[in-house]
Amino acid sequence: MWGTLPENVGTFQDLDGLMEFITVVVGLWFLAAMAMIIGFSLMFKAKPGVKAQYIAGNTGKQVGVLLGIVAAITMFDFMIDIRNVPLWNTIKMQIPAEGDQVGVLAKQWTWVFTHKTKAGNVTTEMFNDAGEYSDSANGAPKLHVRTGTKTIYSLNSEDVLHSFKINALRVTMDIIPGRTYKGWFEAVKPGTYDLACAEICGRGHGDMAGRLVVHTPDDYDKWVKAKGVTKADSAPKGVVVAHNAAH
Ligand SMILES: [Cu+2]
Repeated sequence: MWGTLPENVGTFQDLDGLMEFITVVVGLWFLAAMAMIIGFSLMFKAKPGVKAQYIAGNTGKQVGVLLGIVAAITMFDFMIDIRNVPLWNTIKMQIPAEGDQVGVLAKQWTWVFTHKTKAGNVTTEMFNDAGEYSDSANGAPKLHVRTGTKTIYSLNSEDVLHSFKINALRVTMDIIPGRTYKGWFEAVKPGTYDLACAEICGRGHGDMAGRLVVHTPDDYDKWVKAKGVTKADSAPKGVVVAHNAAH
């Protein structure tokens, strides 16, 4: 939004313009409402000798003014909807059929990412079985994706409400335990970006910092090779290993 958000490195570029548009529309109405509240309180404050009026809004003119305001607000609502609906359909309703599948498990207070690659599963999490940091020096669990291929994620929570948030991709999805949420994104610029939990989930909420690592396709293959894959039988039941496009 006017350069205040982190760089948008995904394909949901139109979201930024929509946010600016909504801010302008809502902001102008906010200013108008504030001006009226303050202006009218000064204009119509109690004066000696002037009796207070009780206006019930039942003359034609008064009803006309009210309906006019309602019509204007509804019109601005529609202007937002016209831009919002196609984006909502693309981002939330139409999950692509082809892409890299990744399982995201949120729990107090970390993320477990299960990358389903052609070769098998690669799981990255903060702690290994011995309770040591396993995926990176700073302990942040990393979600690995590549440019040129869509990532289709499947979200679950092991315990309480969490929210999967990647600012650089404009992705936010709440997670209610007991449900699975599917979504997707496509990153276009290699690099390392922040990933966070955006729902207060307990004492360690602030520890749920993760990283999104966007690789080039070649680097991604190298990473898969270097990490090795878990045994095929460790794949969660009912999960189909994705057929990777592009190579
Ligand atoms: Cu949280």
